[in-house]
Amino acid sequence: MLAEQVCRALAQKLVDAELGKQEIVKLTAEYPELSVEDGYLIQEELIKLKNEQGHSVLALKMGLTSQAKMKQMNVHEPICGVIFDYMAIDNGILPLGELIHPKVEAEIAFVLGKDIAGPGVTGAQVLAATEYVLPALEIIDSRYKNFEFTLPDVIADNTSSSRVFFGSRLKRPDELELDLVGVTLSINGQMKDLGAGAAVLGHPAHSVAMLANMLARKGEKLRAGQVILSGGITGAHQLFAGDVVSAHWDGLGGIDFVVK
Ligand code: 0L1
Ligand code: MG
Repeated sequence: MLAEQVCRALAQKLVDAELGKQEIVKLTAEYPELSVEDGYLIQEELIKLKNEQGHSVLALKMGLTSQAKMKQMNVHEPICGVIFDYMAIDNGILPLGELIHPKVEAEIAFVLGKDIAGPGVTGAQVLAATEYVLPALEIIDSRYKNFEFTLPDVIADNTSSSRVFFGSRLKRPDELELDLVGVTLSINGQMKDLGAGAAVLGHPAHSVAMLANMLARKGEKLRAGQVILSGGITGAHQLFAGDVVSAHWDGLGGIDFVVK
């Protein structure tokens, strides 16, 4: 396991890459022995560094939740990270100048009404503890060159978290069949992708349950009021200056933004 000082130095490298908008070579190029546990230790140091800079955690997120992404990365378990307060955008503009090579993916976010403590949490328990769900477009922006990384690298890089747009239509989870909720994602008027909630581990609530069970391993739990991005329903699509992005969720409304 990596020493705390090394984790902190590697976390600082990732924070500097984000702030300087400079992609870096994956950490495992220098530390090939990096484990998944090391990745989470570096992510914890990264969160501490951001806290010291005055940023707080706004939401938790699950990543690599689709069969396609897991197969691509040759992993069997999704990963988790955090969304910081400065990452939420409410003016409909994605500022490309602040980012490296952003991609967009459509998700469903959960807001909890009750705490959820693992282990053994089920999707049904998540739905019972959920106050409401809402649509979200996550912007991922790996700090690594060409999005080239191993699992420990991407965990250390806070699962590529970068920005997020939330929709304004809130629904109680029992008002929808979340696995059947359809989503379309268009860029510049052309439909780029579509999917249904079931693309996320069979049901987006399974992803939140898995997060609760992952946190339980560290003696932590999900808390009432917490916001959770459950994972990409669509694939992630690269964005360029001038792009106009429009996504629609069945029963949950839409989100539009432009890239400037
Ligand atoms: O939110 C996600 O699923 C992203 C996880 C990290 C993998 C990537 O950057 O493509
Ligand atoms: Mg995501």
